[in-house]
Amino acid sequence: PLLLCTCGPADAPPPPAQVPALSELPLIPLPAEIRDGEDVSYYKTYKGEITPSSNTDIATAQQYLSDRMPKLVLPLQYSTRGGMENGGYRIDFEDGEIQILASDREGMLNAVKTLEQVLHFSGADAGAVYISEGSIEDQPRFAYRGYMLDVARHFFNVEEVKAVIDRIAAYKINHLHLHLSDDQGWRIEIKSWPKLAEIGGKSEVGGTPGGYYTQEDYTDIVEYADSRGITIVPEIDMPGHTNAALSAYPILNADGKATEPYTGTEVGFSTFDTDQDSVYIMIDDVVREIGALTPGPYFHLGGDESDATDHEDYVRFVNEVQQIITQNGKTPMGWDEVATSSLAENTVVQLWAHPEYAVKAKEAGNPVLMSPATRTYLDMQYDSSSRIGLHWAAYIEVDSAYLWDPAALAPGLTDSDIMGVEAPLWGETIRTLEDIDYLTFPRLLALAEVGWTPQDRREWEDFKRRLTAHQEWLKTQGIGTYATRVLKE
Ligand code: TNX
Repeated sequence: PLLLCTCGPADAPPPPAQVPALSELPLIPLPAEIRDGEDVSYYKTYKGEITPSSNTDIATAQQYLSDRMPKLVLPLQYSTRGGMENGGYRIDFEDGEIQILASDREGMLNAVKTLEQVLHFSGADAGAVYISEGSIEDQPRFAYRGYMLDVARHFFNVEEVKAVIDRIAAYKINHLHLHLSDDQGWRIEIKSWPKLAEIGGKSEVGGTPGGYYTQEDYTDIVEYADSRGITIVPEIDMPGHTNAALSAYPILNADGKATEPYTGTEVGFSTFDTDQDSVYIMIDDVVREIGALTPGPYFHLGGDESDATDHEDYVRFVNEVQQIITQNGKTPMGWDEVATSSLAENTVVQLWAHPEYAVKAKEAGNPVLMSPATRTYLDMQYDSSSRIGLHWAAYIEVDSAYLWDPAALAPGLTDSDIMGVEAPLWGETIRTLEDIDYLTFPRLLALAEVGWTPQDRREWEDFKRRLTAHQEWLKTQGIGTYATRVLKE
């Protein structure tokens, strides 16, 4: 028990006519189970300092809640209890007490993320509050819920990335995949190959100045993400999508000449020289340096759209790079084409366009991450009137982002073959945080629920009702959300 409150029925004002039941609150993603009690409880909130728990998992959750709701201190009890997997948790609201139960830090954080929504939608921002009694017992459908930010096509600085982290963490996204290199830019300092960032980091789409993260910047992002319950997944895309590296070090190129910086938006024209020893030495250095700064288990090697690489060379290259990543203690991930190689034992195959490669992955016993371009690509326009975005895969309105089942994408794949769902935001048409927000919200809320909530609990009309409430809330937080037509229908 960390905070005790002297409030009670004695000094409680009469309850308002309507206190919504827990199950009526517009929670996103919808918890797996909500039980409504009979009564309502009164909580007096007050300004004050929290005494941090000596349990660091609990302290992280306390800090999260006080950062998010700085004006609010509530009587909360946190306890750890085993047996709650993948970030599962339970919250009991009873007799004027809020009890939080979880097995670990991820569960504690997920609990306070739900609690924040309960408090907000019960009106706690205004002070004292009535909350219906009952309990929420929750765990995710998939352990991995991801968001990808392409910082290579246009660079986003540390503050912008932190703002994105805050926004996505609230919806229980627990992985942030950073697309750190592409034809247009290399965005992370590598001490043993300094020109990658110094030269490769200068450009971006459209010819505006790019930028890169120093290793300290990257660590700052990793630590901030961790405090929000998010694991960073770094990606260095190869052997294609490599013009920025090729412009920095001629030795990586088959003709031994540095390429010109590239600021357009074509794909599929660049490749590392897959016969060159120095290419593999460089990759080993890059994986080792980034890996050492990355506490999470994954290293993403890209592997998509390598149209300028002979297929045989591609397969040999991807096999080799998976070994390099494994030897550096990381788990390889790659876009779905990597399934045409001999997959290493744990390599994660990220489906974006080719269900048949997801089937290959399953047959080889490898996990699949679901990012079908037609449903999850946040850089796709909502409709033909969207002010930014592309539409090569589809127009994706919010209903289309919601109404699909990750287990129905590739023949034979079931939940146990699927590690999770990730929503990629490619960066060709985005320059500002406002642009990120426009394409991300409210669509990400649909995808967050696809990844979290059991399929048979998801219902479009009910989601629409909850989304309407979040749309308002996001607006008051200054997160400009696209005025989706589906909420008016
Ligand atoms: C395809 S999806 C790409 C990216 C582009 C994106 C634009 C994938 C693995 N590669 O290089 O940015 O389309 O939507």
